[in-house]
Amino acid sequence: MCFSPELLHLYNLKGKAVVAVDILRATSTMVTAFANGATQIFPVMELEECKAYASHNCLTAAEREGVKAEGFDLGNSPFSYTPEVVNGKAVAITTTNGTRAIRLSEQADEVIVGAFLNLEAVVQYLKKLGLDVLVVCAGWKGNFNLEDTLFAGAVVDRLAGSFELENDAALASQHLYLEAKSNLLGFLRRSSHVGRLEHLEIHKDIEFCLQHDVFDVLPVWKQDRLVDVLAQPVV
Ligand code: 3SL
Repeated sequence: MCFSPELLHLYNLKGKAVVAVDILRATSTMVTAFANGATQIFPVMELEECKAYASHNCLTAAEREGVKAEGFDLGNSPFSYTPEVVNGKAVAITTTNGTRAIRLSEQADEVIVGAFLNLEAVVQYLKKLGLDVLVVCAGWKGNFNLEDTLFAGAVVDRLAGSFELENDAALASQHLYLEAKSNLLGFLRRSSHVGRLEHLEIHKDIEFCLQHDVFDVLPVWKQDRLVDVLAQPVV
């Protein structure tokens, strides 16, 4: 596992499946958007780049410092991505850390977007793929964060028996997850990003994003966008 996109230079992504994660909230929001019918998602790093997608018939979404950026259709709350808003639509999104983690992982053989919400779908896909796995935590502005690390630990835990661990970061994340899993919210209470979001009064998003296995959705990077590879084709 990789604690932050800033540490990606330490890893060779060739031959690997990357699981990019930003539990609070970018990847949880993307998973929710697909579950509610979004057709494809363009994760981009810059605000201007994102805005340009408006002329390509996309909804545009942007978050900076936890807040919806001005001039965009949506922010980064999973509750904004209702079926009424996203069903049948493409979405372009930029967030402070999450979209960066995805785009900086592009060189991997597979890039999968993970969250607790689609944990089991991610794990089953990784078992089928059989590639070495690297969980890339979005962190916060290059720093370690607890919630993404707990997700990495959950992946390690569910893959135990099928994969071998290659680094101590993976082992540490599994230990943390096992310690925390009976009360994730309590465990995260003093974490920095929960503090930031609570300051913004975004309590319900935090609880929502910590739920396990809610959606059978699997966003995978294909060329320049994410698609849900489990989505049923519309007939
Ligand atoms: O950093 C990010 O990518 C965001 O997910 C942060 S926030 O949860 O929208 O504040």
